[in-house]
Amino acid sequence: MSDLGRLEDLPPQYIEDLRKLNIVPLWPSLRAVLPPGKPRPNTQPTFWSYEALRPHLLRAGELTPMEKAERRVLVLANPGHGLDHMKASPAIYLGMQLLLPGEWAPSHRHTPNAVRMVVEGAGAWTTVEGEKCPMSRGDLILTPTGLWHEHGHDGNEPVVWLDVLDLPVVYYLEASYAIEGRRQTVQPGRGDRAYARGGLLPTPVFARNSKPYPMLRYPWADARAALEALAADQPALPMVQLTYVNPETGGDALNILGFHALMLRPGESLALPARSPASVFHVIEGGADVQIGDQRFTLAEADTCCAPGYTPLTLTNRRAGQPSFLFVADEGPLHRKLGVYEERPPA
Ligand code: GTQ
Repeated sequence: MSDLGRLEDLPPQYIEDLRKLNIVPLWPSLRAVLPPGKPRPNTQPTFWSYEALRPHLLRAGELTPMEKAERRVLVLANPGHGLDHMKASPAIYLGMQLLLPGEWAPSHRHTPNAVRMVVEGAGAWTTVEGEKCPMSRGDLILTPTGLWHEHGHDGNEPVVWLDVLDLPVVYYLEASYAIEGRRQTVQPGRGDRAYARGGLLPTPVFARNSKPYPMLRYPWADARAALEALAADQPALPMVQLTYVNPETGGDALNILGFHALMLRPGESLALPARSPASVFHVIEGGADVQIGDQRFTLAEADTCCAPGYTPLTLTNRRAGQPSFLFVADEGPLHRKLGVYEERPPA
């Protein structure tokens, strides 16, 4: 690939004349925006230790009352994007949110989609569009675009969850905004009950749920049991992973980010192809070594890391005698919808 002319090769007056007209030459920047063979990511492999983060989150609980925070969140930011941009990857925002007993995070709705992965504590709930979703460890709760949501806590210990939002990409599109609301009235109907069994849907004539997001809570007990059953049924399966889907459409649970539950079998080491979307790994149970290109992180329970796209990954269970369970979020649905999704097999 030949070298192209640089900005310095041009007369300064010429560049200045162009800039006054809001015009710039392409060729000095061409290789930066279209790098040869593979993208040059800003996203750095980044690791966040829950043990290190937790005391700071509890301190935030002392420093900032709910009325002054609205959402009391410490953001897991990727240094490759600049910490203040609050991105784990181009499309993924990650935050650890703390709710103390008796607290309430008021109702609002916004254009970015969010999910919560409950990390610790019991007794909290999120009400989404009138459906009150109990929160326990490992549960996945959706708050899709435009739906009202608020968080409350009737228990007696701090509750922490991981927020995953597509905020960076929605913000980039200049489409991010929120609307404040009043406390919701809880309505009857629970998607986690109506859709409790895979392969069985409420019959449309009587019960067709016209909601675009019929299932808002995916209990961890169910996801874990489904992983165990899959592993037992298909011992030769190359990867024991389930995708969180919309039970009515079978498609991705949300439009932009994808969510999965992964079981690493005892002693298993899983080499994944380099895929175009960036991804995030969070340990629900057990522990895992995550190799991202030439970097390696050791994840204990509740730890989180992120990986840029186009990078081969290897996930290794740190337990020889028991499975480990990971929550995975990625930019897959976005890449597929945009037509830029790619997979490159290990070299
Ligand atoms: O709980 O609604 O981490 O609106 C960032 C923005 C959580 C929430 C975040 C939010 C929320």
